[in-house]
Amino acid sequence: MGIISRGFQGRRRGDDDRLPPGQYLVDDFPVLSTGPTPRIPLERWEFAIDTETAQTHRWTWPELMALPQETPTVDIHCVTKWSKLGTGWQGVSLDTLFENVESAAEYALAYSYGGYTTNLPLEDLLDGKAWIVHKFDGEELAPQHGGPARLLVPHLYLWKSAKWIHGIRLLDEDWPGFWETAGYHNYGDPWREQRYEGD
Ligand SMILES: Nc1nc2c(c(=O)[nH]1)N[C@H]1C(S)=C(S)[C@@H](COP(=O)(O)O)O[C@H]1N2
Ligand SMILES: [Mo]
Repeated sequence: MGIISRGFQGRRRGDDDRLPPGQYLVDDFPVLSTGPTPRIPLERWEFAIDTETAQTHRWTWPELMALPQETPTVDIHCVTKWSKLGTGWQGVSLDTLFENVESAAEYALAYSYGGYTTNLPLEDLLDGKAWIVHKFDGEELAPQHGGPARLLVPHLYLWKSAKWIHGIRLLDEDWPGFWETAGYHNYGDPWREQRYEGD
């Protein structure tokens, strides 16, 4: 990238470098859900990390809110080819949630209220790469986008960012989730265009 020019052509130079292969930019925020939007009252909401040795760590809503909050601004990429740049969120880093979790597992399966699941290597949730977010663009996260809270793993295709997150199960073996079982790529790196199994 040589020249930086802002506010000149409407779209900033550099946006193209932020767009993975085969993606196009959108300004709106499409909703993609496989089923109805579950409604979870905050008094009953709970997030859990279940380890491979059957240790469970649980957080209620007030407990999640009391943890250090981060405000990541990230680009998101859906496998249906839309990308949205510079989205602003608020939530808790998975590093914070994993602080007291002892595990030697390599794999994670995120599971949601409503039954959705998605798998990823545990290391893709750590080191500042993933959050449980509950605000988008300064507002409470809307139910259709995963509110009260969703997983946000922006370096992978957005199907890995489970909406209505309920917990993360740590596993010694990789268990494919909903889309991964249905022929989508097991890992889903947008920069390597890993859309489908075999890509
Ligand atoms: N629980 C749950 N999470 C989900 C999905 C879903 O159907 N259920 N869809 C996934 C897919 S395919 C995408 S592209 C994103 C869409 O998020 P959005 O509806 O906020 O754009 O959520 C992901 N997380
Ligand atoms: Mo998607």
